[in-house]
Formats: sequence, C-alpha cells, structure tokens
Amino acid sequence: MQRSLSAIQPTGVVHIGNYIGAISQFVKLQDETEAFYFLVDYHAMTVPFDPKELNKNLLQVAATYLAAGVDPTKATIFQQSQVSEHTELAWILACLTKMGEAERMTQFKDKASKHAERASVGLFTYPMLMAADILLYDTNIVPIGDDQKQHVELARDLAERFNKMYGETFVVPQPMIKKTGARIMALDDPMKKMSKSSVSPKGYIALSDDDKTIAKKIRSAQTDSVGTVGYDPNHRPGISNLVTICSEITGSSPAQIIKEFEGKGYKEFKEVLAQVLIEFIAPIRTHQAELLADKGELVSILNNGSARAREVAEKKMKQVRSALGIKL
Ligand code: ATP
Ligand code: LTN
Repeated sequence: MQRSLSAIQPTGVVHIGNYIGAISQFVKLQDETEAFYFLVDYHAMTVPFDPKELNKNLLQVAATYLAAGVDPTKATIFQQSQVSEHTELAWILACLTKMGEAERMTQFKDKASKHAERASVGLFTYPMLMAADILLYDTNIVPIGDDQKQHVELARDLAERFNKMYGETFVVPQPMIKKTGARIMALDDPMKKMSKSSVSPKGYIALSDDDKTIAKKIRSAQTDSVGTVGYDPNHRPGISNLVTICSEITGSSPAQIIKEFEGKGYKEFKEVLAQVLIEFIAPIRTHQAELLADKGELVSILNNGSARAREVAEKKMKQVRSALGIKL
C-alpha cells in the first residue's frame, strides 16, 4: 500500500485555504493509502511564538483535523516533537543541502524579509526538517497546497542525493497538489496567499469562525469594479478567488457558478457564498468545540499516534545510521 503524509503548523486557527488545499486531500487519501498526518510544532518555532499560544494551537489544530474528517482509526495523527528522529534526520539532511539550494527557497525569502534581522537560523533550515518529516516514513505521496511544492522538490532531491552517495535508503516522494484550490488567496488582498499567521483575521475564514463573522468577512472581501461574477484569476483575482472557494465547497464548476449568477451582482453572489460557507463550517465548528472540551481524548489520540509513528521512524533511522557508517 502507498503511504501518504502531510502536516500543518500549529501557528494559528486552521482556515478554509488549509482545508481546500490540504485537509480535503487528507480525508480522501486516508481511505486509499496508509496515512500519516501530524502537527509540526518544531516548524512553528521558526518564527517568534508564545508557548501558551503554541500549546493552545496544538490542541486546536488536532481538534480541527478530527472535526474536518481525519479519522484516527484510519490515519496516524501525531505530534512532530514526540518523535525525536525528525530533528535527528534533519541535521543529517542539513549536511547534505547546499547553501545555494536553501537560499533559493521562496518561503524562506518571504518570511525572512518580514522578520528582517530577526529571522532565525531555524527558518533557514526549515525545509530540511520538512524533508526529514517526509523521508523518515518512506512516503510516496505528499498532499499539500501550492506553496509547499518547492519544499517537497527539495525533499526529492535530498532523497536521490542520499541514495546515490550512501546507498538506496529513502523512497523519493511525489507532491500531490490539486489542479484548482491549491492556492486560495486572502480575502482582503487577493494578491497574497490566505495565511493563518496574517496580521489581520479579515484575510481568512477560519474553520472555527461563527456564522456572523463568516458573513461579515465575505461581505467585505475585495472584488473589483466590473460588477459581474466572473472567473479570470490573472485579471480579476478577488472575484475569481471567491468563485474558486464556492466551487471547491459546493462541487459546482466555476462555469456553472458564473452561469447561475448571470445578470446578478456581487452582493447576491456573496450572500449565497456566505450561506454555503456557514453551512459547511457550522458542523465542523461544533464538533471542534466538543473535542476541545475534553483535552484528554485529543492528547490520547496524539500520544497513540506518536507511538505508532516512532516505531516507523526508529526503524528508518537505524538504516540511515548504518548507511552513514556511524553504527558500530
Ligand atoms: P502560516 O501562515 O503559519 O505559514 P499557513 O496558513 O500557510 O500557515 P500551513 O500550516 O503552513 O498554513 O499549511 C498547511 C497546509 O495548507 C499546507 O499543505 C499548505 O500548502 C496548505 N495551505 C496553506 N495556505 C493555503 C492556501 N491559501 N490555499 C491552499 N492551500 C494552503
Ligand atoms: N511546511 C509545511 C508543513 C509541513 C509539512 C511537512 C507538509 C512540515 N512538514 C511534511 C507536508 C509534509 C507547511 O504547510 N507550511
């Protein structure tokens, strides 16, 4: 059976972009593959963070996984920092990565420019930790949004390099990126990716937002002055992004949506889209709140998942140590 693996950073509340680009694929793949989905708390430390917030976000993101349909009886759900092999392999992969390769990573360039002189070394070595996350599990498929493609490509290069230099050890993973919905844009600035850690919550719809907040955010989402519902991401990014969200949640194609709203304006479309999102999010939000009311169950799911993940990771690290000549 093929293995799929992916992760989310506990850096804030999970949004509709995370769902459309990544989690919707997890839910499908847990029936078709042996699935590993986890919380990358070490990645969350690459930018300034508050330990109390990180603790809260870990539970919140774990609850969101479950409420959005990731099933712990089908997939292994775990916490990165509970499996020490991740950081161990990350060091080895850092020694295999060229400075130039790491410097080319666009996410590093974007995030480092935001944090200027405070950018951490961890932010620079982030992709090597992600490569370790993937390669430890003999992963075949990595379901992700468009922004993570370059990181999976680095993981592929590192797997091939290691195999060539030290002998066949790692499976070379494939990214799995949706044709549409792989890059949902921010509602308040459709030139930017919808992001958990954006300064203003106006840019994203969280899977924990209440009905009123959802309606308000959609009402104030940026469009353009054309006035008709259309789909042209290059020239009309705002309205096209809303059509994409609507299409991904309802299953109707952008063409069908445009036809349905012929002769109508943004106001009518936004009202319908808000309703679609409210109906989609309400049950997830309720389930999430129920799960968060009993921290014990969440912690036990993560602990069980981490124990299972550790079994796989320990085995792989033994092979790695042998290949590198450090096993005596
Ligand atoms: P942060 O703002 O803290 O970097 P994020 O919102 O980018 O967080 P991640 O935890 O980095 O979220 O991403 C989890 C998964 O969701 C990844 O597979 C990522 O590619 C995907 N993803 C993130 N943002 C979007 C988006 N706007 N559209 C589609 N997929 C996305
Ligand atoms: N960098 C990813 C999160 C991530 C990940 C992974 C995704 C860390 N390790 C392994 C897939 C596989 C992000 O979404 N920012």
